[in-house]
Amino acid sequence: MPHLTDKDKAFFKTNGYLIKHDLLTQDQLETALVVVWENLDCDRDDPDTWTKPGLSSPRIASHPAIRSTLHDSPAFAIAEELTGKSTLNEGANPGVQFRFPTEDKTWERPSRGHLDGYYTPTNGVAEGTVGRFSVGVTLYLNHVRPQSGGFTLWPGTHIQAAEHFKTHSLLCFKGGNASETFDMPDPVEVTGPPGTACFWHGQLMHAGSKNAGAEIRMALISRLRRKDLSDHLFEFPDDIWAYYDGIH
Ligand SMILES: O=C(O)CCC(=O)C(=O)O
Repeated sequence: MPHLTDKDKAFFKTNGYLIKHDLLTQDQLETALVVVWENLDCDRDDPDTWTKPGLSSPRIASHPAIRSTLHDSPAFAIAEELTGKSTLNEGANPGVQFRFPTEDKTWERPSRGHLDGYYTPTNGVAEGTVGRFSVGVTLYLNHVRPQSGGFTLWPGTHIQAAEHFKTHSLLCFKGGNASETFDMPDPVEVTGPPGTACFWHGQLMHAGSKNAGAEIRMALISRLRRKDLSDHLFEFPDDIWAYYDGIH
């Protein structure tokens, strides 16, 4: 039984993202949270400790409880409803991405976003290369309220990216910063209870936002690649959905 309707797919096609709620069972959620808190230098029961992380993004992506949020929930299957059944690399693990509450509680939207996969001095992408993927999945482990560090995206920029790369090198945006080149619409801040997931096109402009809330913003972000990616790594076909078998 599919998780996505034609309307969902049409929304993804136009906007480059789709939000779904309640993807984790209570048990999956609590099991993942136990692992998360065990690996954070903060006390789960003492909010005063939530602003001073030891390691802000613990390396627990391959832990079974964390991996399970992607592979034993509907998340991976939903991504494959976009790209086509059995098309995505099953080895992907979700990266842990936290945003800690700031002391200054004035909030404003992030002024610029980025495309993923570009070298920066700290992100592990090799200089002179660009990583590509088909679908990103940002999954919340706790309730992310407005102005509290929500994953933020610029709808429709995936279409601008596809057009741009037909005539420009993939390497043309330093650090993935295309904000001055693209026509940037108002951004959308993704909010919702634990188990909320945002599925986003791999070339959608996005950013993290300031966390002016009281809790740590706990997200797991997966970047899912097609198994045949190396066959069309540098292709930008006229049909931008050529490698999304589920949404032709
Ligand atoms: O933490 C976030 O909400 C965004 C993270 C981000 O922009 C990224 O991982 O590329």
